[in-house]
Amino acid sequence: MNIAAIHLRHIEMPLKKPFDTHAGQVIDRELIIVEAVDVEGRRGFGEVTAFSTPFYTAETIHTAWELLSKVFIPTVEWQKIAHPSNISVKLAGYQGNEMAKAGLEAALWDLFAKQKMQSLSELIGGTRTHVDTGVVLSLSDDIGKMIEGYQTEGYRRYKLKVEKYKEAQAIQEVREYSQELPIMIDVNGMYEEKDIPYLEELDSHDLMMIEQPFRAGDFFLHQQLQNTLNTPICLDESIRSLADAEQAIRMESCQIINIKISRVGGMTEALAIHDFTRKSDTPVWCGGMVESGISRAHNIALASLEGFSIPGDISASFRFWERDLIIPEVNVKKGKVEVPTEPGIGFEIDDEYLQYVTKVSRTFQV
Ligand code: OSB
Ligand code: MG
Repeated sequence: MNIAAIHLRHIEMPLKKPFDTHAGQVIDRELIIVEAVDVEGRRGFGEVTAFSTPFYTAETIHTAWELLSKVFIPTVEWQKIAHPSNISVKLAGYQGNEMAKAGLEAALWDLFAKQKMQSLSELIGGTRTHVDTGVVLSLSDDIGKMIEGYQTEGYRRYKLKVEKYKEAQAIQEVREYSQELPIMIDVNGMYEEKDIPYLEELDSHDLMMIEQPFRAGDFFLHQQLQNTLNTPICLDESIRSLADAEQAIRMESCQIINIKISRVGGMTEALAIHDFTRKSDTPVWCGGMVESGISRAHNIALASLEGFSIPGDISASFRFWERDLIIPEVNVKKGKVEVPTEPGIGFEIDDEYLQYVTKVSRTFQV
């Protein structure tokens, strides 16, 4: 790929308002922006979406920075990289740290598509010209007020973060606003085996799905619950690799999978999971990480694949940011986002804003 340099930027972007889950809060979003530059000066962009604290996965922005700069970037034999997937092969010997790996790979996917003069969607075999969108409501959001604001965009799915044992209340609030809105809840693994009878009662709410009822490692409990629950279970934190997806589907631990490029270690693994789920007709959707437009653009390309038949966490830039890192910003119209056809991720980088939000930067000549 004739890569000449890798730039890392540790940035901090202010959220319009804090994003709250039962496990953690995000106020200022720290991210690492990875830029890969080739000998002709083409630029590819990716993003590490780990959080500042390890409330969602064990990685943080700080562990990712350390591993990228001390281990991953020095390990890759850059002159031998002919395709973005080559680096996941090279880094497979290192355990975990999926988000650090994914951010690095993402910069290469954007660059590779630009070198081929193809859109990222086209490069990975996307078939959709538009993708369906969904939006998330955090614990501190005023449900009625937020939905009122989002109605103009026409989101096709509302995902609620919920307080333990209080899902009925939150669901009721949405239903009071509109009977028709498709709702799902994301409980981020806060329940235990003793809660199975309680979770079974949630069947009465006609939810699209329940995301991640139990802790990440527990395929058995998810299987037990899915066995008696009519509502589909969707797994998020549990799925860190193709092998996890295979296990979940073969054990019938879920009926739906949330694919996040960052959580599974990169686009290459995300594509492999997508291809595997096609064989069992398991629907998938693209999960979000309260991320900048750079990841959002990668997510749009991924969601343009055939298997992404459920609206994901793909919302407008304006959902989280007053100003985003990409030009134009992502807009949602009639519940859809257009898949860009320009080379790579298909958005320009707002270099002025990127520079403004950068705290620390480092360049690696490779
Ligand atoms: O479980 O998907 C999650 C945000 C922080 C931590 C975990 C999760 C989330 C989201 C974000 O749901 C959704 C989005 O970015 O649109
Ligand atoms: Mg989730």
